[in-house]
Amino acid sequence: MAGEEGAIREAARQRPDARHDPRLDWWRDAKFGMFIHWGLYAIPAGTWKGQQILGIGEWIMYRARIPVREYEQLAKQFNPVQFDAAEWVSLARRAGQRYLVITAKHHDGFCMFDSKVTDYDIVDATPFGRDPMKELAAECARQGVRLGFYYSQTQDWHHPDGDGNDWDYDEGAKQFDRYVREYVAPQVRELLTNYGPIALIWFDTPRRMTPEQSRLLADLVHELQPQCLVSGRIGNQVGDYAEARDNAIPDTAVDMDWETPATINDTWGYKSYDHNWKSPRELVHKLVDIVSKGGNYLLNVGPAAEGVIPEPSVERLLAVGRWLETHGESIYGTRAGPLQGLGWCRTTQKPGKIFVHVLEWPQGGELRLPDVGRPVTGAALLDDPAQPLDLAPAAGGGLIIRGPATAPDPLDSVVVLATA
Ligand code: FHN
Repeated sequence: MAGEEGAIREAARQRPDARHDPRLDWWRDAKFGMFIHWGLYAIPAGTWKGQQILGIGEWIMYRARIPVREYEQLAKQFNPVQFDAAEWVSLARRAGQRYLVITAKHHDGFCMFDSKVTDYDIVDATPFGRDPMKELAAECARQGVRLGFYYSQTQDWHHPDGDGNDWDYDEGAKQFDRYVREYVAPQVRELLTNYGPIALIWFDTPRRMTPEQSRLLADLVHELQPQCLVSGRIGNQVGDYAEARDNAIPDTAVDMDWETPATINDTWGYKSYDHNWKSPRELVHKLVDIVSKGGNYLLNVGPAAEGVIPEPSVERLLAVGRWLETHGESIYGTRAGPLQGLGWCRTTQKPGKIFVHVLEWPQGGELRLPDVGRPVTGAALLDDPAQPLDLAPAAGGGLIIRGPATAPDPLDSVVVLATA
């Protein structure tokens, strides 16, 4: 965990005048999204020429310094015939995720959409020949999930002028500004022209982006689709919302609209041997922790090359979704809670209600809460509202609530306080 300063890089902070922008209202209420990292890197899945490559799966080209001409060959094998957009979107929906963000282009430069700006894309360069972004856009519209595109605007290890590849190209000879204007901008235009309404563009790793380049791209997005949001990692504090570091959660509430992108195991792109899955309980606790501090949780899945989301991810997402079915009221549409910095519980709130998320249920069921700053008129478990819980003022201030002796929910039990 890190404080706000540590959890959110300065360049990825929210544009100050976006803090009360109503275009973000749906996003502020959504709280939970699905991140999908999917690309050619799913084929090697963490192993190159018989060697397991250290680090996150989608970085294999960089980590193994794979020459462009060699990495490109992967496209000829990419044939994810098991990809089913309806299934992916339905999984997000059943997990309770209200938006979905997928890699249209990651740092390896391979375009997972049909681009006219290059042939290095899934329609032109693979036997698959389909545009999964088109299929996802149609399904998201049908199933009511908002769609966003991840787009790596700075790093592009395939493009001679993109940032990052110094094993094929001479860094000093790169014309980065030309790449932004003549390659990135036209591709962002394609993404915002050919796929219907797009909820957000998730730019990443700003690195050498100048304020002018960040603004150029943000302005382009807003010109093409005024409602479309821009992630904080466009850089230079130009984004519509702040982006925390990967898997980082601030210590207490942050006065910004912000999001934590997070892995479900230890990689974003599929790695065949990463089995370090977080448990459903850990995932619910992270969701609650983030939401209690005013943030959104963008939880990643890394589908395999055949187009299938790994089963351990599916099981965990469905478990979180089941918890949300009965506890969603304490998450969606809430704001950061009045009590911050307590170890055993987190709070979220809506007008007239405070939700106390008891992460560690005390033995015997007696909950001692510090003063919540306003009169409390009643308490009940969220999943048993007809049964009021005993409520008494504590001697030195605050409240004592008497709940059941053992945790009513194994993942997170929620007590609702009615407030004046
Ligand atoms: O370098 C990327 C990484 O591969 C992944 O996409 C994450 C997701 O937040 N972003 C960058 C590192 O912060």
